[in-house]
Amino acid sequence: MDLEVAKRQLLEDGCCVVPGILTPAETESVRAKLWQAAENNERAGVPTRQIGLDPNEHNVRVFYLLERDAIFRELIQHPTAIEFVTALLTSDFLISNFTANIALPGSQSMELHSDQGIVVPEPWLQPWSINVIWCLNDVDEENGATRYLPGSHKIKYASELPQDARTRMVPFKAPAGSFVVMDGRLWHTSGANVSKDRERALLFGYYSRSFIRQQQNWNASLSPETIDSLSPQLRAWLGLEARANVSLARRLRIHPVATHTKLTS
Ligand SMILES: O=C(O)CCC(=O)C(=O)O
Repeated sequence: MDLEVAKRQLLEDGCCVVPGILTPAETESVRAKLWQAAENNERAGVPTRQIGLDPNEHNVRVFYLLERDAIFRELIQHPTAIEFVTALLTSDFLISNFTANIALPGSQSMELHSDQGIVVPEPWLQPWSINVIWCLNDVDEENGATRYLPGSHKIKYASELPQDARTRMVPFKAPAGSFVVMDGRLWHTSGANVSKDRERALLFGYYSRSFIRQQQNWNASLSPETIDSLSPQLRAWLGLEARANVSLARRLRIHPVATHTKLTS
C-alpha cells in the first residue's frame, strides 16, 4: 500500500484504510490480550457494558488498555500510526485515549457523533483530533463496521448535519490486521452487528492537538509501575512531563516562563 496515497485520501476524504499492518498471528495475539484486558477490567470493577453509550449489552467496551498490557503501549506508538497522526495534526499532539469496542452479534448502532465534537466546541475549522482504529477481525457491514457520513469532516456546525444523515452513512470495509484512520471531525456511529456469529473487535487510538484536554488523565489512570516503564517519548505523548501547554507560545516566540520556573516556587 502506498502510504502517501492513503495520507492524501485522509486529508481529502477524512478517512482511509491501511491494510497489512499486523500479521494474522499478531492480530490474533492482540485480540486474545484484548479479551484478557476485558476480563481484568471486570475483575477490577471497571464495567465493560456501557448502556446509554451503547443501546444494549452486546457491545463490550474495554477501557484502560494502556495499563492492561505492553502490546497496547506498542500499538499506540506504532510508527505507521504516528505517521498518519502527524500528517493530519502536525507533530504537536498528545495521546487522548485508547479503548476498545467489541461489537458482538445483536449489538445496535449508537448515537451519531464526531469525536472532535466531543472534546472541542464548534465551530470545527481544522482537524484537531484523529482516530487510528485497529481492526482485529475482518470488518464489514454485516458484523457492524463503523459507519460514517462521507464528506462530514467539512462540517463546521452541528446544525449543518443533514436530516437524513443516518441513511446516507456508509460502512468501512477492512481486513483484520489493518487500521482505519479517521479525521476527528468525521461524523460516524457503530454499525449494528447483524451476523449470526461474527465478532467485530476494534481498538480506538485517539490523539488530539496538545492544547486540548485529553480524554484520559494518564497521571491518574496509569499505575506508577506502568509510568516507570514508559520511554521518554511515550511519556511526552501521554502528557506526563511537568511542562504543559506551552508549544503555541514557543511558536509565537513568547518566553514560556513556566518552563524555567520551578513549579513549586
Ligand atoms: O465502535 C464503533 O464502530 C464506533 C465507536 C465510537 O464511535 C465511539 O465509541 O465513540
